[in-house]
Amino acid sequence: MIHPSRFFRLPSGVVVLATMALVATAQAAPVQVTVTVENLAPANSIAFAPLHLGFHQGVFDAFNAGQAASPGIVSVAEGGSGTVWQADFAAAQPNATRGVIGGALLPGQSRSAVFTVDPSLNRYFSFASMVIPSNDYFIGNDSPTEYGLFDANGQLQINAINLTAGDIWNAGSEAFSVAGAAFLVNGNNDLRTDENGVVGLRFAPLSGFNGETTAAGYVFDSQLSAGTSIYRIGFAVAAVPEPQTYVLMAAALLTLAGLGRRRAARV
Ligand SMILES: [Ca+2]
Ligand SMILES: [Ca+2]
Repeated sequence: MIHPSRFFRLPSGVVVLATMALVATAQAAPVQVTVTVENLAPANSIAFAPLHLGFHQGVFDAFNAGQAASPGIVSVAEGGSGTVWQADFAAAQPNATRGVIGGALLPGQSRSAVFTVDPSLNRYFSFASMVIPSNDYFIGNDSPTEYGLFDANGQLQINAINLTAGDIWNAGSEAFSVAGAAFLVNGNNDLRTDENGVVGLRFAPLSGFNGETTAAGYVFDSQLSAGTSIYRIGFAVAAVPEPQTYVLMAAALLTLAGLGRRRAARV
C-alpha cells in the first residue's frame, strides 16, 4: 500500500518556487512611471543637459543650500555628466530606481522615458540637470523628501514638478565666464576658475551670455525673470503585469507534472 503522505511530499525546489510565486503575488505591485521632461524656457534661452533622476526612500541628499557643492552635484553642474551623482545615489540607496533622460533639451523640446518603480518602497523623487549654457548652474531638489511622489498606499500624489528661473541654482564651484562655459561656441568646458562659493539660487548672470552662439546654433538670449517657467517634469503611472509571477508558477507546475509522470512510471 502506498502511504498517503507520499502524495504531499514534494521536492524542496518545488515548495520554494510555489512560495516565491505566492509572495510575489502578495507584494504591492510595481508600477510603470512615464516621466516627461519639457523645456518651457523662451525660444533662444536656456537649454538643459540630460536629467539625472531617481525614485528612492528619502535618504540621498545631493546638496545643501549655503554649503559647498558636493562632488556629486559638481559632476552634474559642471558639464552635466552626473557620474558621481549617480554613483553616490547608488551607494546611499542601493534599492532606488535611478536613470537618465538623455540628450540636450532645447527650448520647446520634450522627452519621455519609462521607469519601473515599487511605490511602496521608493516613494520619493529626486532630480538634477545642468543648465546650459553656464559654468555651474543646475536644477535639482535640496531636500530628499521634497517630492513625495507616492503616498503610503502607493497612490501618485504629484502630477508635475514645475520650475521657474527663480529655482535655478549656482553650484558655487566655478566662476562665471564665457570662456569656461559649456554649450557656447566661444566657451571651453575644460577651462574653469574656482569660485570657492556655496550653493545658492541664482539665474540673473545668465544674461551675460546674451549674443553668444550656442553649440546648437542659436544665438543665446536669456529673457529670464524669476517667475519665467523653464522646466516641467510630468508623471503618469500605469500598472505593469507581473510576468515573473507567471513564470514561477509555470515552472512549479511543470516540475509537478514531471514528478507525476515519474511516479506513474514507477507504479
Ligand atoms: Ca539638502
Ligand atoms: Ca558659479
